[in-house]
Amino acid sequence: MADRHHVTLAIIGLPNSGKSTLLNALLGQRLAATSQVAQTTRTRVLGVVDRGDKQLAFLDTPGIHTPRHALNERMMGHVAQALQEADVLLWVVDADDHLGPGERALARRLKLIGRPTYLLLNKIDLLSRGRLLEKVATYKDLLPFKEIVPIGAKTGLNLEPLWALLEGEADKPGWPYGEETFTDQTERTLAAEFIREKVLRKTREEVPHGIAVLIERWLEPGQEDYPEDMGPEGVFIAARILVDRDGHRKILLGSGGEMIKDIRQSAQRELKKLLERPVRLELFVKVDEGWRDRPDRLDRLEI
Ligand SMILES: Nc1nc2c(ncn2[C@@H]2O[C@H](COP(=O)(O)OP(=O)(O)O)[C@@H](O)[C@H]2O)c(=O)[nH]1
Ligand SMILES: [Mg+2]
Repeated sequence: MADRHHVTLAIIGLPNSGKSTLLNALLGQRLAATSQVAQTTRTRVLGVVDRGDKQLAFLDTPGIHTPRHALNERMMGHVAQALQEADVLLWVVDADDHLGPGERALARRLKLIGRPTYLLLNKIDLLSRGRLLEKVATYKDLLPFKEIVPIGAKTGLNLEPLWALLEGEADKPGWPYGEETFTDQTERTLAAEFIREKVLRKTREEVPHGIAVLIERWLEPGQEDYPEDMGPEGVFIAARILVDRDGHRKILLGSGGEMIKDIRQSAQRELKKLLERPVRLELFVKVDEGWRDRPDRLDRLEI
């Protein structure tokens, strides 16, 4: 017990670089929602991994961007908070993309923070070796990185060498989290995120940014209104999908309700796996114009 140590690491970067995919890969289970849509992650997501006598607490964060709604202001607040909390920073970049102004601005910010920072060049499955070497050369003078590590979060490329480096950072005495703890997300929050992820994966263009999921009812066996025919181990979940305008509601329902049916079925399947028990899911779509700028809604959504 006496030689137990820990470290807190924030996973940061621009939208879509693969931060949440990396968190899930490091954890070995799906905890954070991921999608091809920028701004999928809206809050700080904690994932805890115990490796031998080292405990590593990862903070996944929303991608850094210029906020245009109160929602996005809060998202950037979560980034700022994680930057404060973390001992070590893991900056994930999409190595298949260009080094742009957003990344240069982030480099300047990190310079001021002055925390040990690893640069993780992600998505190397999409790069030739030559291009990868060029990338390393482009990035290496941005900051005095502790290390530049090429990885493939999606396929698990190079994660073992990364683990070795990160374990070496665990030098604070004790373990802040119990051995059973792997996240601070509740089942309800996870369920809402999984439902939202399904919506993101099935819709396109501006729709996803205007969507939020609220768990309205969560009924366990023995509770009033729990459907009797579900058996003694299930959970009944009713969720409301908020959309920003009526056009989006129509897209989400699809012709003849096909789209929402598809979302419901695949979300229900996913929730069964997550909760490890039978799940019955009901979804409602509701137009809530301007919810992204309403503090009361954001509070209720726990963003
Ligand atoms: N080809 C490839 N795609 C990846 C990799 N890691 C993440 N992605 C994809 O990049 C997109 C954004 O991933 P996500 O984890 O949601 O990014 P985040 O916004 O930084 O959290 C998703 O479509 C992922 O499947 C990788 O190593 N290789
Ligand atoms: Mg994310």
